[in-house]
Amino acid sequence: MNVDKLMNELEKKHQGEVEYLQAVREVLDSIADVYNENPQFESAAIIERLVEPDRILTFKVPWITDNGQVNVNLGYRVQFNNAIGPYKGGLRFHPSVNLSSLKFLGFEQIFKNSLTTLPLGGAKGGSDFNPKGKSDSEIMRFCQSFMTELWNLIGPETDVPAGDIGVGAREIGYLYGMYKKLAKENTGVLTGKGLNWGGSLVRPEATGFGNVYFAKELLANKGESLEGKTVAISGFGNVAWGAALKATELGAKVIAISGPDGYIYDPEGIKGEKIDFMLELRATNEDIVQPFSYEFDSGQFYEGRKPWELKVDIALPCAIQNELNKEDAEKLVENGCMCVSEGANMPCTPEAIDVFQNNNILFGPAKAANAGGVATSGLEMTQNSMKLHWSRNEVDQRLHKIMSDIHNACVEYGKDENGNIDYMKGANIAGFLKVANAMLDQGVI
Ligand code: NDP
Ligand code: 2IT
Repeated sequence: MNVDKLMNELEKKHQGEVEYLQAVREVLDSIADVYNENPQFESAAIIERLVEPDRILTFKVPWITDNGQVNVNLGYRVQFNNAIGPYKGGLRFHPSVNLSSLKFLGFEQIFKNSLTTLPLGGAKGGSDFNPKGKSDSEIMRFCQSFMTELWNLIGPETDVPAGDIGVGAREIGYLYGMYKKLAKENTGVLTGKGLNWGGSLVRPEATGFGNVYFAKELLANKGESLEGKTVAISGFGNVAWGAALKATELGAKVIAISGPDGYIYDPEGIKGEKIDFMLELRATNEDIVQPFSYEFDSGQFYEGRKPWELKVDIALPCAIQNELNKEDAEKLVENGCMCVSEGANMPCTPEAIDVFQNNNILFGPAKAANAGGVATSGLEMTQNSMKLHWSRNEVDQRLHKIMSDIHNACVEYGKDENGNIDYMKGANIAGFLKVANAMLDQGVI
């Protein structure tokens, strides 16, 4: 494989798909040596087949507002690769959604799902629908219209969607209801379901918990722990919430959280009722960070700024892609940050990652560090198949073990002859090899 040549071809074929091209380049740069040492990959054109989705489904989603206005959004499902299991990945409802962002997310999902040790292929979907400010019944009508197109393309052994930005338990409920009505079956077709109808304990917290478990492993490798460390978290959503809970439980102090409108700095720590308040604010669907500082005296709001300017030991970017750039990374390093673990998908730009790596900062790449969410989705699928419900402890222990196994895989494939570990390279190679070998076994299809 010649990475530059391949990237040139992809850039011509998929002009303007910036995020997709960024995600592909990162993986190709990491795996090029291993790929070229194994000529069977080249002869089966594994990489040319892996960078293109199996299929992309696009559909229109018409829906009616409470006051009778008819709107039309775009809906997508990108089924990327099912070499090791059914297509699996979240649905994102956010105005920024387009084909490039869903292709980047679906591509990343292939390797992330491979790392989980579970039999899950890669996919992503969503819509440019903006849930902010919409009423409950508008959300319901939108979800129902979306599922009217999606339902016959998915299934518990075919493609199993879940949540992502803008899609939480409420949306999964409405989507599931419509699926059940159309398919006339009650199966584990979506994950992140409610606990009374097939959902798994710990799934809501799983991505954030997993991210902190991964950070714990990164630190342990350097003889460090979370105890007494200060943490900055971006985002104010599902992943950020779980990360804040687990980091606090393991003895760290979360001093910042953020939203698109700015960040909250709370030197006393964002814990207990403050984390509960995060949940309440999330449910309102409005711009949410600022009200926190009105509620708690210790929290100060910094409008329009990012939490990466603070002096912290650990940074957990848990909001959205490319939210942490080179300048942010330099600031973190300057202030003595020792560990960055990505809760969001591709939150750090390539230039920011270079800064971390050049300064020996412990860096947990998204496809490893945030795999706990989809891994627990896999555990939900297992429980659905077995018609069983595991205890909280059982799911959490399995999640913990999976994160530890992912960490070990990164070390195995990312360690150089001097003992330095490149976790990004390790994650990409470990994730790739399993999928590539499955594709070799299954022939050219
Ligand atoms: P949510 O919709 O629950 O939360 C996203 C949060 O990020 C919201 O508080 C949002 O604020 C905020 N946000 C959006 N843009 C910015 C920005 N530029 N700066 C700061 N905050 C911002 O989504 P999730 O928590 O589920 O997802 C967050 C990230 O984690 C995404 O990258 C997602 O792909 C990834 N992820 C999610 C998993 C899951 O299981 N849910 C699993 C693995 C990864 P607002 O609502 O005001 O826009
Ligand atoms: O990015 C992700 O891994 C998710 N949004 C979770 C996907 C899933 O199928 O649970």
